[in-house]
Amino acid sequence: MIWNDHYETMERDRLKQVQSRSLRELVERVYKKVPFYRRKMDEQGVKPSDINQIIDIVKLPFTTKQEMRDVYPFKLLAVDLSDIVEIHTSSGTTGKPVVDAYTLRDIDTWSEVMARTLSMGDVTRQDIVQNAYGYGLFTGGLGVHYGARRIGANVIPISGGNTKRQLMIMQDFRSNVLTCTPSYSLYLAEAALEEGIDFSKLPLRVGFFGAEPWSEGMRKEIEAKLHLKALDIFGLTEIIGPGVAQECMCQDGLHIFEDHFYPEIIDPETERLLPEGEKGELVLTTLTKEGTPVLRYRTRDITYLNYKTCRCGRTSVRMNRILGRTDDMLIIRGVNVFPSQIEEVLLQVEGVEPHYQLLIDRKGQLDSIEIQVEMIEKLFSDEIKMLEKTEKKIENALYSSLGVHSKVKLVEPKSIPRSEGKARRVIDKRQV
Ligand code: DLL
Repeated sequence: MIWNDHYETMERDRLKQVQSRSLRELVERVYKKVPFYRRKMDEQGVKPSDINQIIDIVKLPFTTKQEMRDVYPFKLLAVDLSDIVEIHTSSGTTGKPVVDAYTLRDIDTWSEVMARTLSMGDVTRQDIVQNAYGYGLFTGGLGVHYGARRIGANVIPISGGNTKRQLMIMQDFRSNVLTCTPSYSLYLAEAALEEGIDFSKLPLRVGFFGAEPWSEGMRKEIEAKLHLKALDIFGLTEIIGPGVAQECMCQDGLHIFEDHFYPEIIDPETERLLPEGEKGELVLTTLTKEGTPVLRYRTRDITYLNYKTCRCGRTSVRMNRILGRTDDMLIIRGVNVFPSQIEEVLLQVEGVEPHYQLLIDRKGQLDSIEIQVEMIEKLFSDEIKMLEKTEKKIENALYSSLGVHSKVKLVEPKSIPRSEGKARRVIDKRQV
């Protein structure tokens, strides 16, 4: 179901005009109101009058995560603090977080893009949304909440955690839409099995899973275990939170809400703009945001774009699921790998559970990786020889598809810590 026919199916030439106008207004506004951007534009020798068409965006300076931290808390504000009605922050564990400050109109925009998001999974006012994203400074909980409210769905603001209560509410309230991280959805499935709850008997029909990387293999696991359709939801605090891009029922890329967020893909090394279909770093500009607008934000997320009209009828550009982050990339003996590539290989091996952790260490000059992964109960009770054989099998699979030498260690079922929010997949002992 398409929430906003006008913008979501707009002819692309017309969309460009809309984007061009928004960009001109944005640049005028930030140049006047935000010294941080004025200084950067002056340094680059670009004036607001140089920006006419959306393609002129390449003349503007990039913004990095470090810069967003440096302006903490309010130096990026383009309005008076009294016009801000809500603040969220990123969940970074080190240093100062990034602040996203919303005006009333920003909250309205957020509600709109989240209504579009949920409509991609056919959510209507008849539905009951169990919202297990964290409420609070994290954007997941309230973002979904505003979208569900805009649609008129019944939203259960249960937030993350308290797994037993999640399962009770899910059964008693007959929730049919679930929103949480992909890793938490699997934790819910596992806990349900322990309680003797059969997901195939619950009315759950669709889930919006994101806020962390996941793979197609993980999608299959989730769809099989939770008996629902698993859709990928993408967003980040710096831009608005969830509501930047969303997969529709075709499950063929995530539609970016381009009238509000303009995407570019660059080569992270050279900063050169890459053509459609080429993999690189996603860069986003908030075309309409009032509180804390962002010019050409370097997300560090790796993906590629597809401008073809989708089978669902939407004309908006689609991004591929996130392939990794530039700062998550592991270099194991010279080979570049992303944790999500390792996940993809692991989940193809029979008997492997979607619970794993990567331990990175350095011996001398060489980086090493140990992959701890859980097995299904039945296999784990096998004799040592069999386990060793499976370990070797996974090591070989990783070598033949990614070219990395790794050490695989099968661990007991349920021994890898479960997460109620974003899973911690990589433990980098080199930094300890
Ligand atoms: O995670 C916002 C969000 C909430 C998205 C709920 C989806 C659902 P941050 O905490 O600022 O915001 O983290 C943003 O998480 O740059 C990506 O690296 C990663 N990320 C978010 N969604 C996905 C996804 C929220 N679907 C950072 N796939 C982003 C892969 C994702 N990575």
